[in-house]
Amino acid sequence: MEQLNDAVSWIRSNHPRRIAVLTGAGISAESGVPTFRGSGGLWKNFRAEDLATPEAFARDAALVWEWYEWRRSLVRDCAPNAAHTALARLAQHDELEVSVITQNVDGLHTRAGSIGTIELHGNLFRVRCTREETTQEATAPFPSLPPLCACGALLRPDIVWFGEALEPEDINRAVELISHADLLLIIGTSGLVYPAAGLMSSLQRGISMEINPDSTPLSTSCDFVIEETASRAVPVIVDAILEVAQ
Ligand code: BV8
Repeated sequence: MEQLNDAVSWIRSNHPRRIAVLTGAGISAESGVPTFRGSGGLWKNFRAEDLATPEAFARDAALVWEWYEWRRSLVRDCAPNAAHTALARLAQHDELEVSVITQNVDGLHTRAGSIGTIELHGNLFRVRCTREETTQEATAPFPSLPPLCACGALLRPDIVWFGEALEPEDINRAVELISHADLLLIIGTSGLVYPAAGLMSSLQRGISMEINPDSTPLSTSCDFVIEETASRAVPVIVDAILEVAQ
């Protein structure tokens, strides 16, 4: 708790206005969404590295879709938690510039009310035609798997798989926002997956605060390491920022 108090003291003394937030699966853990590498088991005993790849999809699209449809059904029933809603509340303050950059594909930041979230790895509820490359929202369960586009080609999840490049404009925008931030909050990520994990090196003038019950490879580079869960620490940090925002 002491690290959290130190972080709050820094905020009260420095009145951060440009806030960049980088989140990972840990911020959704308390919403019931399993993390990738945590003790909560991954996803139906499959490792993301084995199924979230273009090779796996080329080899067995039906299996990959069965896995994603299972994840979609699970996430559909999950709700944003206090951490997601606190970040959405923060962004509503006129004097603050708040940017949420997430590795998560669960859409919970948007459902909590955050606007303009950068979803670096895509979204479980959007699909892409493997022939036309067009994307479309797809929130309801598919009647049959694997789903097909009206053109007859396979649809795939509009998600960045391992070995696939992230959208350059997403990465460039995230670098831009973090480089100008007064404060970077790094919430619920193991800091293992690149290029997302490398984003904190874009911080130039601001202070970094990690919120994670466990230490990660990013911890030693963070100015404040808050070993707390997201739903406990994020509302406290948000309240402190709002308290001194004028
Ligand atoms: C690319 C979508 C190049 C899929 C995902 C060797 C070294 C370095 C890099 C590589 C390497 N070998 C390969 C690579 C590259 C690879 C990579 O980084 N691999 C890792 C595993 C080593 N990266 C890629 O392949 C990327 N692409 O490099 O392309 C390229 C360039 C040009 C042209 C072609 C290719 C693409 C990466 C994106 C992969 N897709 N997701 C899907 O979800 O189905 S990544 C996947 O991992 C998720 O998005 C997830 O968000 C992400 C990172 O995991 P975390 O979010 O951090 O989650 P994790 O479970 O790991 O950690 C949770 C944390 O929360 C823990 O620390 C825990 O303590 C904490 N926590 C738990 N409870 C709470 C909590 N915190 C707070 N509160 C709580 N209550």
